[in-house]
Amino acid sequence: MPPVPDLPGRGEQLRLHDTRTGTVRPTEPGETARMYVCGITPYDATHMGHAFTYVTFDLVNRVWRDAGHDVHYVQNVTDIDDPLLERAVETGQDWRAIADRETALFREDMEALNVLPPRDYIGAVESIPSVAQYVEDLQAKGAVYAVDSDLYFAVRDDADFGSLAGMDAEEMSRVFGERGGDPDRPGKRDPLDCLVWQSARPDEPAWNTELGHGRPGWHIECAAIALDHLGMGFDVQGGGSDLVFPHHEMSAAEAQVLTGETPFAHHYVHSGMVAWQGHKMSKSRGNLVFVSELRHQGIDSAAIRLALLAHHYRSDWAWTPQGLEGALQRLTLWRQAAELPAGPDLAPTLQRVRAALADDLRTPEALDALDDWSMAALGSGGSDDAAPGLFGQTVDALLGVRL
Ligand code: 5CA
Ligand code: ZN
Repeated sequence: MPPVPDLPGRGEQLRLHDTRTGTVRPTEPGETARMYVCGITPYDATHMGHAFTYVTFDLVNRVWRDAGHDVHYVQNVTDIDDPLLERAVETGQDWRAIADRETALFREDMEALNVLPPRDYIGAVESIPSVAQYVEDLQAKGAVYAVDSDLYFAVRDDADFGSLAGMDAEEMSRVFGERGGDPDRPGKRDPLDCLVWQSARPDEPAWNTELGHGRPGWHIECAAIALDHLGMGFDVQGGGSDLVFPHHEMSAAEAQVLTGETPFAHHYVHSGMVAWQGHKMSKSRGNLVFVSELRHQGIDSAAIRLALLAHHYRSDWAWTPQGLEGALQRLTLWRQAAELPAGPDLAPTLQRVRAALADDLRTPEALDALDDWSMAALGSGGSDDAAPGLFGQTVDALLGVRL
């Protein structure tokens, strides 16, 4: 955990957009705020889309801390899943070697981007005993049935199913089919029912559990890890907007049926999609800009982070070389201002930055406020007598940008 500077005073209560209600509402954490963010599937790390998502939730973490909360942050890594096995077959490598290598690279990239690490970083593989137990519990409640030797969760057993994404049945079915689901498999009771345990296939890894020889479905993995480490009713469930349906809808439904409690999370928060070459950056399409590639070209990670922060987290946007160029210029401006022996009183700027971030993470306005201060500082030639160092501490603590 890198040190986070303490700032004078205290940040405001964080308000965030909640996908379920479609409104910006206050988060209401206890002393310890609880957040689960869906982690990577480690077969190719870390592109700018990933970076945008994890920097977004890093801001949530930082704004809560600035408001005086401790933060219990949990993230998974989907270290067993179809795309990883497909990549292993394509490249002739062992799936575990790919997962280990890409997970290590992801962690290195996150460190370079000054993303505060989760308190619990949990793999799908290490969670298999727990997943198996939850599937048994769902079975005992009659919410699981077999199709051949695979096990499915009956999504309609959760009265709230569908309330997160707010899609009609036809759209749910289409999106489910596009994002790893199998709406057309014969023998399912409802096309939207999702796999919770897949029996062993030839030449695929499998584990022995009470459910037989096989491996877990995707959604139950995140439900299990969140329940084990945070419990029900945690503050924020996060990820990119491509996870709203089916992933977050399904995980919440499973957890709600398992425990008989609602809600799984108080806020469902989703970052926009980063595009490149006209399409959402995705491993499956292969249109990627990697954090590590830019780092190896000698690009300062603080500039990469600033390029991401220039976009509000809920907008979809395209990565461009011009965006990075603008971020490098901003970094230079801020560094020059921070090096002056003194500058204008920072208190009004700190207040503006805190207000912008607390209001659904309006980063573009926070950056504007810091630009204004920097230009004023450079304009006055550093002759004012405010505390030097506070500007750099503010930028580091609240935005994670190290000058
Ligand atoms: N392992 C699952 C979640 S349990 C998964 O979705 N992995 S992932 O590697 O595909 O994506 C990791 C995170 O990055 C997810 O939150 C996803 O929503 C986000 N993400 C993926 N592509 C983009 C993109 N182009 N723009 C913004 N965020 C993205
Ligand atoms: Zn997940």
